[in-house]
Amino acid sequence: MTHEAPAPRKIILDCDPGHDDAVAMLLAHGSPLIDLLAVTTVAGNQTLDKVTANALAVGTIAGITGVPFAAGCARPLVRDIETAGDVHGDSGMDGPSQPEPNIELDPRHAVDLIIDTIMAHEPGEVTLVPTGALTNIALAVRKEPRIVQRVREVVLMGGGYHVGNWSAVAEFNIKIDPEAAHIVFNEPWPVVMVGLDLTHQALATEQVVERIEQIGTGPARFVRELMDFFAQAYRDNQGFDAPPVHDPCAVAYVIDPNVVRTVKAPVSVELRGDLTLGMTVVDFRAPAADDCHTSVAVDLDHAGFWNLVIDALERIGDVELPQPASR
Ligand SMILES: [Ca+2]
Repeated sequence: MTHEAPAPRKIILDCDPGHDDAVAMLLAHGSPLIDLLAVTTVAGNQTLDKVTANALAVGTIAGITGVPFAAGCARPLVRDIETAGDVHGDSGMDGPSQPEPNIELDPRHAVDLIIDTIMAHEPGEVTLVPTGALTNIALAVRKEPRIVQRVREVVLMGGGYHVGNWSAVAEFNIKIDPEAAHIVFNEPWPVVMVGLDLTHQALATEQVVERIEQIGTGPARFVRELMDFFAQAYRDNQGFDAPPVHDPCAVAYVIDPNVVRTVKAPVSVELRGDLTLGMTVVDFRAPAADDCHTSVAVDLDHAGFWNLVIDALERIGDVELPQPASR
């Protein structure tokens, strides 16, 4: 009997780069078990124009070619825009210098690119990996409800069942657009919530950063510089010794679910509480019903996770950057 490597999983990365979004994109691009179909952006860590410019820069640094990048929603569905300058800086990805991007934006709105990509594939082929606010995904499912039956699963970074980071109990991606999160969690597609309980285990420790440094390539240096800024921001703002690198955990789950253990449980998003707006309320009281379509990430294999990231960076290797445009 021969054991063939599993076919790569086709994903759309919907993101708001963001230091950890950048690492998620590099992991997705470098992993042989991921086929990155599209990158879409949404306002969150910074304004839409900034996170979109950052996404194009990361794509350039990673040497991503032939993958459409599209900009999406510039604000949440209902609420005023909130950004996270304290954590990600004024650019949304402060720290490393950025090259002139050599990727052109797709003219479509991200919502249309998401719909087109899913509908062009067979049912069960495409996995959505949102690592920002869920605005684009919510609008996509409202505009084309047939995507619910076609998407294999939604593996999102957001929420948490014990801790928050944008309030005592709410996580940033969910809190800034709770109505969008409500829509995404309530559609009957499989949803895996990779929340803070999991991502706070994904610390970029000194040993991890040292291993990344030793790779010695441009993309690895870029990650190292991202981590330096991110570490300082997390020390100053949240008292972490090492920064939790949230977003690549969702990609890691798609690559190897053994690295991110999950438990099936119902998830509801609080839309009204004065103190609890945007909280992801997870009901662990009893074993989940058979028709429960949501699960939450609980345990990370820290070494296994970072091995995936480091392996992806090694496979990407060095990337020749375009010369800065002459002015
Ligand atoms: Ca993000």
